[in-house]
Amino acid sequence: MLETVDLAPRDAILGLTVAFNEDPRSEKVNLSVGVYQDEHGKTPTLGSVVEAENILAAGPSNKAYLPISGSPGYSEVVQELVFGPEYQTAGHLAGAHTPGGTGGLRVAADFLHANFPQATVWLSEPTWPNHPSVFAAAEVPTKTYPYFDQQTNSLAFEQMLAAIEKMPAGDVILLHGCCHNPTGIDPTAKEWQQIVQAVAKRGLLPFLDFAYQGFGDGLDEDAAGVREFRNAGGDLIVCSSFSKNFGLYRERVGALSIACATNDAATAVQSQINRAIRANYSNPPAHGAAIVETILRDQNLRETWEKELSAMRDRINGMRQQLVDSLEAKGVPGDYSFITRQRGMFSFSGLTKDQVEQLREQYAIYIVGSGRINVAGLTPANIDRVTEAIGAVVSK
Ligand code: PLP
Ligand code: TYF
Repeated sequence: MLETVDLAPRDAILGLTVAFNEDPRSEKVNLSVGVYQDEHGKTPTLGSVVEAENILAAGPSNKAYLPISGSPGYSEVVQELVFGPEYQTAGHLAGAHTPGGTGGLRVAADFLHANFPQATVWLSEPTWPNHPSVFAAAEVPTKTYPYFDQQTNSLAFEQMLAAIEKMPAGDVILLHGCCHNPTGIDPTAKEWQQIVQAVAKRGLLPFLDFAYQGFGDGLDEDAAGVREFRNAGGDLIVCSSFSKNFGLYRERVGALSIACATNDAATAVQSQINRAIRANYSNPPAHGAAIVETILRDQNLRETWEKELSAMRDRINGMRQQLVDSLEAKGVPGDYSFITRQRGMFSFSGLTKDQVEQLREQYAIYIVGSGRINVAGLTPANIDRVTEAIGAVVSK
């Protein structure tokens, strides 16, 4: 029977790292997968994480199952981080600790399929390629709304609003909380206000994928959109990932936080979320969430973590400027100043599929086919090689 199984395509992004690892060229540079690297090209384990692990190792061991929705203490500190410390309607929240942001997306997708089978989820065009895959796996229909204006390298705000105004009531709109993947372009505070108003007016359910809190401008600054929705008081689904901002990629730590209008609604939603989790992975792994909870509850550790997060953010934003300066210094044709206005790990560079291919084949520089560059993969040691190669392929 199994001999009839077809070969599945590689993941468009993770597959590139497989190819990168197999590449024998020593000068190779990986700017594809969204993993932070320091100025030496290493993905560090944060000092705050090491300290939290030491505290946990010294404490009592417990390998019994966690509750279905994970540690209740974890959801509490996550909700404070996401919605802000002044948020007082904790009684109207449902939530769960999920295996990574992806786990949270899948649980939310299963929840939507079971409870709102007619609802379509609207995705930005472009979006993270795993978004359509996760919703398809949960049999949730998706459509797209315009997001990126290629001419101006900015948000296609008017087209986006016009699309929202035509979405059927009862549908779900997925927005990136900050650091949009793959474009690096986020709405301004004023644009968020207009989006929140339009979403409420149409009777849509907002769903924010919040995978990079703290990587753009700061923990609170990056939550501007989430908090604009929260302040408006309607229903809201937020899916957090702590892969990037805690550097806990392989520990698989994320969370689902759902704001409801009443206590009864929150209780019912929680029961449906738990049902989706039970059929998925039963209950979450404990270690990564225990690290996050330990850091967020200890004032000193939290300060250390916030400093480490700032350092990652500052390095990325610094490399954005260096990338633009280096392209300019090398006389590469084109205005690349838009790169400094983008936020988070990624930059939509405008490089074509063909140029991306040449960079990989001729220069061992790996970029996602859409032209998305992981700015966090640039270092003082590789930036000149990268901009020289970009210059060579765009000048052809
Ligand atoms: N959502 C977006 C937009 C992402 O870029 C990522 C990145 O990995 C995720 C969700 C999922 O994160 P995780 O690795 O925690 O599953
Ligand atoms: O977009 C990225 O590079 C990250 C990492 O299937 C990632 O979000 C990429 C692809 C994937 C899972 C994670």
